[in-house]
Amino acid sequence: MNMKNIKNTDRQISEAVKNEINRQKNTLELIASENFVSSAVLETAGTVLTNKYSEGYPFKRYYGGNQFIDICEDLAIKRAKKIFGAEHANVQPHSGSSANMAAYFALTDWLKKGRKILGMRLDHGGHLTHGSPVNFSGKLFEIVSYGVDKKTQMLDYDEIRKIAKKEKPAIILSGASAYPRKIDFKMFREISDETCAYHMADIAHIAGLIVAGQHQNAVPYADVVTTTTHKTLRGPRGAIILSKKEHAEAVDKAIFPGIQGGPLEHIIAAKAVCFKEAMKPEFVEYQKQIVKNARTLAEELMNNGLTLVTDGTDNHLMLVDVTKIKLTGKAAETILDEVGITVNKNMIPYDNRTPKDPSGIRIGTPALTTRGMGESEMKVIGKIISDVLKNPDSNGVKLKARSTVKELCEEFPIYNTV
Ligand code: DSN
Repeated sequence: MNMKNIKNTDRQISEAVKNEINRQKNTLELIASENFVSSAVLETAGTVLTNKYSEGYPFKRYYGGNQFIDICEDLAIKRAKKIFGAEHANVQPHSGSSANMAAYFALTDWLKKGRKILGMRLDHGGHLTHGSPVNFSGKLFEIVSYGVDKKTQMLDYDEIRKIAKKEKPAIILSGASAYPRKIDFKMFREISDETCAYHMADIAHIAGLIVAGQHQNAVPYADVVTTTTHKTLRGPRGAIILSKKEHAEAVDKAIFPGIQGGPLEHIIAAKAVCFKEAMKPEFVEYQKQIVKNARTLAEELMNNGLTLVTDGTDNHLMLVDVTKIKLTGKAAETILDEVGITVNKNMIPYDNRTPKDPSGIRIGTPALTTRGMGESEMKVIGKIISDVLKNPDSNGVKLKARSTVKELCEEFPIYNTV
């Protein structure tokens, strides 16, 4: 990456970026929601498209000079529709939060009626925007929640149906940020139909798996689907909204002029590049490998005595209950950080600890799979994680772990040119 101009203009920022490049190169990234974009996506995100105002939508803009921007956004829309099999796509949301906000506004006549949303509890694996009281969703909407079953730690569709029948929400929201098992979107559709609710799906974590046929697609079963583009989908940081034709106008209006102004066209062009990459057969292989890697890592952790929520995983992530080895999530995150392994502390279902220092850590395989690592590397990494967590005071164990992390990072480089 050519950093000459940044260095000449702003040494402090160039220094921080250089250090971040080295951090990404020299550590094992196991945060389930992160990934490494391709060089093509990275380049596109850094283009002069950032200079352009293009409020409105392709071929219907409020500014002149958008003939080339229109080509990019139109390609992003067409490709998003194609890879997900959707009737309509809006590629302008700056983030998953704005996509969710716009989707709620599109589906509810929120000032007068129908403000009730049934979503998954944050501490059971849902997302902040699915109704947390500290988030806009919890402040502007009436929220009712479902969780997972105490015994199985999995979604209990009979219970969700029961809550939906009692509460009669305007929207039933499916999708999660920390749920290691498959989600039955078809079942959510059935429950929504039985209770006259809209079904909205937030597929941010599993979008890549869905495109590659490794998870049931939510699009046929939901009125509106939101997803970020930077997780398993491996695109730039941002989001999109997919919907049935009947909601297209409401969705578009909710994004612009509803909650956003000028779209980030350099990012939208990078989304288009990501969607093109997602059409390739290699992308399917990549997603299959993410799942195989997660399964192998989960098995290795369990074989080494760690306890996983639901005893395993069907997707790209797993949750480890570290209280069973007398640690807290915060301590586990810090200890792994010390040896160059990056994860995040996370609440686990029925946690009696707090979000700032919960009982679990969340681990995911998309980023390391992008680096080219496979099942044999997952076994090595599973062993290091277990050893380090079970021996948090052993400098010898940490020293050995750090050296293995270094070897793996050297063998599987990111961006060979940086
Ligand atoms: N913060 C993201 C995650 O880590 O899952 C969700 O937006």
